[in-house]
Amino acid sequence: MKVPALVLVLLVLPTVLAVLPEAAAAGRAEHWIVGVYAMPADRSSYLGQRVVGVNDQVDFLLVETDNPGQLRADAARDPNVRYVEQDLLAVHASLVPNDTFYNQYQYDMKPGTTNMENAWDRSTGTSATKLCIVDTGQYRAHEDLSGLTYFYWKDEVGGNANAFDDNGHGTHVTGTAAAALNNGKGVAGIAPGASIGGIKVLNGQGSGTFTQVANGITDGRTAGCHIESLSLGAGSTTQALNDAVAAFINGGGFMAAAAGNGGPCTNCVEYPAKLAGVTAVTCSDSDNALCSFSSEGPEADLIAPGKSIASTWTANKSPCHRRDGNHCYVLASGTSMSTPHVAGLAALYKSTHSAASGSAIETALKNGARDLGLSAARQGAGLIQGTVV
Ligand SMILES: [Ca+2]
Ligand SMILES: [Ca+2]
Repeated sequence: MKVPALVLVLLVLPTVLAVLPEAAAAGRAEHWIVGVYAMPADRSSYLGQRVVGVNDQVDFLLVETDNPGQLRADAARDPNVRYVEQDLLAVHASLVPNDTFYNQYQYDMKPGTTNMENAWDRSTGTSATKLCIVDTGQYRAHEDLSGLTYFYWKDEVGGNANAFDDNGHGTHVTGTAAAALNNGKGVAGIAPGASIGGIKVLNGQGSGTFTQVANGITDGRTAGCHIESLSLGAGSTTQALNDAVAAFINGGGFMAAAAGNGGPCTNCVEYPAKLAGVTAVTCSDSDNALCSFSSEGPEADLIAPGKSIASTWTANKSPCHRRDGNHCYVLASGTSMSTPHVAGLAALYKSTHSAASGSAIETALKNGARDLGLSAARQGAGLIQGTVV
């Protein structure tokens, strides 16, 4: 009866130490390099401490110790020791933004989902990359959007000089794609360094005509948008919309469009996502499962987070879930929220691969996507990953 108990203790204790190294606050394990003149016969331990690595070329032991002071003192008395130094962490640290709501709310950017943190180590977007949001307009006075580089603004609804967002939706989408990153405020957007365009094709209630959308897509093409993000859709299409999309795609543009919020349903991807050459985006949640409302179908190309996404919102437009100072942030759900993740990542890819065409960008995003184990109709090629940048 005593033997099994003893075995249990021996097996469990090392596990606990390995999993909770910080629990032993005073004795946190560190790795120290012990350089020697001649490699010792015993390569498993040194002065009673565990050896976790050796290098025969330049003759050192990597020693794990929770008492480095003692190790250094003891090693100093060993005539075989040339030097002792700490093995400092040389891990390439992914940028973890300091934006107010990042840690608590922005699961959609983290390594367990899209891993945008990895992409941000290489690029946060270049001004040569033109990223356009075709939506309800943009509230550019928002504290987390006011510092961006804007190159284009167009209103196809009211014909105004400024495409002010009188809804909030376009501002939310813009924030996901490009809100100021690591500025200590609000949220982290994906490609804040890109040049941003805003084209208003939907009114304050969030609806627009096919003609407005077709004209908006064409406006963006004329303005030089490399990437257009369309968080909108309809169950049918028109020739004018088809032609506008084809002209943009055939001209080398990348268009991300929302699959639709008709789910659960099958073969129900909406237009323009359904059209050839457009990157159709379905919705995943914080568990990397398909959002219950997400449309799906054979045209699905990529899946991206769209459930409870934190982003910017127009001032004085309901709702305002959280404030940072006087500025509103809203948690919103939909394939609308998924789409700017893909457009933002496309902008980062374009920023580091300036010659890439829209189709090359789509191929790269697909090749680097993470298989979530969902059907192709639900995930397309998989969950977008910042590692492609
Ligand atoms: Ca921010
Ligand atoms: Ca497609």
